[in-house]
Amino acid sequence: MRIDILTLFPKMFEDFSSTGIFQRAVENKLVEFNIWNIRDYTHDKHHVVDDYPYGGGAGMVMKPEPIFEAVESIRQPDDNDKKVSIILTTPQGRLFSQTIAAELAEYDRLIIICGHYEGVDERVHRHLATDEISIGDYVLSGGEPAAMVITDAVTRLIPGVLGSDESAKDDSHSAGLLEYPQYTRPPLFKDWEVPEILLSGNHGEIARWRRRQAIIRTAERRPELLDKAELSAEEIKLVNEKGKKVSPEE
Ligand code: 6GU
Repeated sequence: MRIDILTLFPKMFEDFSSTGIFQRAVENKLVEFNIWNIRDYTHDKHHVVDDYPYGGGAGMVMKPEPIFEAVESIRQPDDNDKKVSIILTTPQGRLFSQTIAAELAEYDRLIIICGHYEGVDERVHRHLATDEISIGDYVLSGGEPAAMVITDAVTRLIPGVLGSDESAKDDSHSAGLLEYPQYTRPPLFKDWEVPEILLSGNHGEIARWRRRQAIIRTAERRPELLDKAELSAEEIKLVNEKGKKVSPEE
């Protein structure tokens, strides 16, 4: 997959792209990552990227020309044969989720435009972006953190990026449930023991315990997620028994 980020603050991506799983994915050529400074696509002396809103009002609006030109300049001749998404980060976009991350992981190219100021000229929304994404119902000063969130969540779903294909499977949200509690050594820390079943070596029992814990935890913390989870009749009974007031480690 090739990911291109268009931003006014390219430096924000330096550590992101040179750290951890993402860096390894780039080194292993599973992801190609490019950062472009929108300011480099201006032609005036002062490299102006924003202007006052028509009709008045507070704040500035990102001008369309540099953004269109930046996207045009990174288009490739073979893009028409590929699955390409041009994503605008905006609080007005569809709400990002694990499902959308999985959808985007199927693309050949993601071009992510980081919005700023009071907004981006509507012609970018209408005539350039093919998708608009928000990462939650709160206000960020710019789309850069959102672009990192999207890039991270999508990249780890690309086959081969994680150490083993297993490691994404049990993650919170991947089955519509929160993840079960995890423990590592020591078996006794201060007064707190690791649940005995995890030390038993009985993989069938451990799998059942984990599934049960994931359901209890989801019922307690994010009951609305259970509407979409696939539960057996017995598991539905468990949810009904537990209601919302359960101890997650019962
Ligand atoms: Cl994608 N951008 C901005 N500026 N604020 C946000 C957001 C995006 N998602 C949530 N808040």
